[in-house]
Amino acid sequence: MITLALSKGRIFEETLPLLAAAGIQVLEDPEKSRKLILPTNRDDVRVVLVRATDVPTYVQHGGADIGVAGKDVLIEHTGSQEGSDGLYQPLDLNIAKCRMSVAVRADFDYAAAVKQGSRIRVATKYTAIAREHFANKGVHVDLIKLYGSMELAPLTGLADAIVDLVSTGNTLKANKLVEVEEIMQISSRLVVNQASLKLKREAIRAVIQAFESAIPQ
Ligand code: PRT
Ligand code: MG
Repeated sequence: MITLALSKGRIFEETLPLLAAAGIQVLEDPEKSRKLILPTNRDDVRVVLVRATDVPTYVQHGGADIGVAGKDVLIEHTGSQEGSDGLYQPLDLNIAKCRMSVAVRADFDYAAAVKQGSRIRVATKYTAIAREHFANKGVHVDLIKLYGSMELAPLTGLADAIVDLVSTGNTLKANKLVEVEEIMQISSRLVVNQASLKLKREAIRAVIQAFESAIPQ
């Protein structure tokens, strides 16, 4: 049995065509079903639904053999851009694309604050990425860890800036925030448990190859 960990929403939706290329069809719609384990058309493949941030944990510890996770989630999970023990990242799937950016209120002069060397208060869910980014720039920051709705932080005076994912930019615009710096491009990657790769080599290789052939441009 191969267990594939996916999160509901964009990652699930954008992984479906890759699964199709591997001859795998998920037999239930996660938006309608309450099941956390979804059967597929193949008796030897099942999908488990977990929170996006839990995908690397499931795969690393063998709760799933393979999974799909955003680069943002993987960096925060491992604490750096290096890999982590037991977690193999063979493919960038080029799906669920967005960028990690710094955003501020339109009336906050970010360039001046950076130039003056002032301490900037930054709210984010992505503390590892933010810490490394500002350290590399030599900017002093106080990081405030949040778990969601980062856009609210500059509007309420909780922080001067946020580090968050942006795709269309509509959320920033709706909250009168402006993007002042792009930190990195983000896409999702296939992750594989290293022990599974040895024990279920043929089956997992086949999935990796099929996914690779179907990566969108
Ligand atoms: O939503 P939930 O709290 O359950 O979990 P999650 O946010 O971790 O999962 P999900 O499904 O929202 O995101 C899964 C992965 O999709 C992330 O880890 C990213 O790698 C990727 N991804 C791609 C995005 C976006 N695009 C994206 N736009 N993840 C989140 N967003 C959010 C962003 O944080 C912001 O709040 O969408 C909002 C901005 O969108 P625009 O289009 O208005 O700019
Ligand atoms: Mg989300």
